[in-house]
Amino acid sequence: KKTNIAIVGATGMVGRTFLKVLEDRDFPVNNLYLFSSKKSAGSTLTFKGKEYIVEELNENSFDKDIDIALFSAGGQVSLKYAPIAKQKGVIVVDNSSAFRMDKDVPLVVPEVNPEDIKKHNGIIANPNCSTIQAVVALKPLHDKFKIKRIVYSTYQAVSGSGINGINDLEEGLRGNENKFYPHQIANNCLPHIDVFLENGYTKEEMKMINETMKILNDCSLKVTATTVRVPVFNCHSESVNVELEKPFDMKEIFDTLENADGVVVVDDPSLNKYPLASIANGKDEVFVGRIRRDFSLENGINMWIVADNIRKGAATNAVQIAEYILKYNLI
Ligand code: 11C
Repeated sequence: KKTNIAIVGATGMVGRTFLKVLEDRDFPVNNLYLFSSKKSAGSTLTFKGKEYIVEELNENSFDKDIDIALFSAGGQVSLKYAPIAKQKGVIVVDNSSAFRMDKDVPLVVPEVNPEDIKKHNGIIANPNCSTIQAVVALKPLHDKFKIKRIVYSTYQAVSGSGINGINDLEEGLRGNENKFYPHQIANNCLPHIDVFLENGYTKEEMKMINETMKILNDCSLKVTATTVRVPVFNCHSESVNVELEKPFDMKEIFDTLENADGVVVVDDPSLNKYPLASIANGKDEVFVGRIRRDFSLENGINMWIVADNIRKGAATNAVQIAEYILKYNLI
């Protein structure tokens, strides 16, 4: 069914990638509306060879014949405009963290909990990029062996901070000072993503912890995280340690991951094959490797999980949600 789509935050890094992914996946777009802040309004973006003028977002933007709006313009814009869009009958897929933990808002990774989309009340939240790639690999293991505890250690690319992060790394590599991060990102790993909270964790770490429990629909899970910004332009990498309830042999773990929706196993140490940012860049799948038993636990494994944080971690996941909205006839 041909669908009228709006993109809010169209000129940003994720906004532009929405267009690329809609095109790559041949999403049935009918009318397309692009919105941005005043600063970027008036610029043009191309979709399927046709130029579109970006309009300034305002309270009347959703009076148009829009079915689905993909939002990626930050939490403040979502908090103000997603309820307006919803009230006008638009289904919002929101990439910000504004509504993720709201009980009335499904938090969805299509490979994990697509059915939750049906429970929407006008807004569906897209999880944080570092959470998305982890749960795609964890869900089939949770179904089969029941996860008890997860320890996340992340190595996150600067594209997660948008253009400011990219500029800081580029300038830092030229020997210039950082403008955005609190320290130089070139040649450093910063154990600091988003703001620090009272419990000593960063907001990014708490997002991973809380979102994992909500998406896997299991508040008994024990989850901890250390999130680190590294001098890589694109694609987040994660070391994930998992304690399982049921015993397993490693072949079962490999079989489960090899057959998991959205997962590509890259794991051949004899040939130096393991997931890398350079492999995941531009792809929609989640790459998993270095899969091995954690000998320090009764039923533990270690994995290395890499994905394109702007595609699967943001734009692709949101477009997949839109695909399910059509599949489930929710418009
Ligand atoms: C980062 N994960 O890499 C963040 C970016 O809640 O959607 C995405 C923040 C979010 O900095």
